[in-house]
Amino acid sequence: MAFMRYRALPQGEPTVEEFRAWLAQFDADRDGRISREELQHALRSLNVWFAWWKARGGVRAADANGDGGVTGDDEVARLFAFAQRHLHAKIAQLGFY
Ligand SMILES: [Ca+2]
Repeated sequence: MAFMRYRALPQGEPTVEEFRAWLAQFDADRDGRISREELQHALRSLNVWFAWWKARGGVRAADANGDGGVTGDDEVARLFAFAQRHLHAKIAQLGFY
């Protein structure tokens, strides 16, 4: 099963650093940028419904410089805020909060 390959989010309330470390494993081509497709894999690993649609929303919310992906500390922080707003129930289910 695909999601078994990935490290889960840590227990307890995550920091943006923990979120960044978790997210980095989905940077499949190691270009330092999380594309919409890579974010979709990340969401699928959490068994998030409508992963394609949520990945598109997440990149839109986070992509401050308009390059179509999530790059750098600022954009990761924006994506983290998006995840807290829109994926809270799913994250809580994993013992995130
Ligand atoms: Ca990438």
